Formats: sequence, structure tokens, C-alpha cells
Amino acid sequence: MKPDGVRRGLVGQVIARVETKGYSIEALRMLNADRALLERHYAEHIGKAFYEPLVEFMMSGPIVAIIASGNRVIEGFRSLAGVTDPTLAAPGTIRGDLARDQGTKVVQNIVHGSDSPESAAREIEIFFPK
Ligand code: 3AN
Repeated sequence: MKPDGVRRGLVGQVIARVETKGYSIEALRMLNADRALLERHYAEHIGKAFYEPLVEFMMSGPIVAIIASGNRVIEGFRSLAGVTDPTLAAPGTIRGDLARDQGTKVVQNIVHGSDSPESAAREIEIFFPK
């Protein structure tokens, strides 16, 4: 969960949606991300126009990192989250129901979800270092 979700008191709602869908919460950690962590997490976006606003936004308050499990949880969570742009995200999804365009340089859309088993493994290393 990104800082906007935490600030708005939506942590419980988002976790409830994941659990109600039937996935299990395996680990959960609230933290303040620093620039070094975000550079690793968002390496693919370095150089893009929204990269610096994205990093500033992600450092603007605590975030909640969650490991959830269940068959096809990666695609299932992306379906629960809805598309990146909250204006276009379908009603019924986390972004569609709980977020809107705030007119900021970076989209504030409540949650991030890993997009493949490889990115999940990489992101778990970043947010849950041994
Ligand atoms: P998603 O979180 O939907 O997988 P990514 O990983 O492509 O999206 O993008 C990471 C984050 O960067 C998004 N959640 C959003 O906050 C921001 N972002 C992505 N694309 C744009 C864009 N075209 N303009 C502004 N912000 C963006």
C-alpha cells in the first residue's frame, strides 16, 4: 500500500479485500521507504518523467508491504487493484472505488502489485530483507 492509502486510513479495507477474495496474508510490514530502496523497486521507471515525483510521493509517508499467497494471486491481485489510472479503473476494484485523479504529476493509486513471479521474488527481497 502506498502512502495515499495509509494516509487515508484504507489499510484495513485493502487487506480485507485481499482476504475476502480468499488469499492469505503471509507477511506484513509498515515502513518508511527511502530513496535507495525505491531506486531498486522502481528501477524500470528511472529516467521517465514521473520517476522523481513517484519517488517523492512514495517517501511522503509510511507504506505497508504485504506478502499474500494463493493460486494465481499475482494476476488475482492485479484484477482486484484495477488498472493504473484510477479514473479508468473499474468500479469494484481498489483503485476504481477508492482513488481518483488528484491532478498530481504522479498517479496516486493506493496500491502496487507485483506483475510476475520474478518481480514478486525481487520485490520480496527488497521489502523483506533476511
Ligand atoms: P502499476 O502499479 O499499475 O503496475 P507501474 O508499475 O507501471 O504501474 O507504475 C508504477 C507507478 O508509477 C504507478 N502505480 C503510478 O503511481 C506511477 N505511474 C505509472 N505510469 C504513470 C504515468 N504515465 N504517469 C504518472 N504516473 C505513472
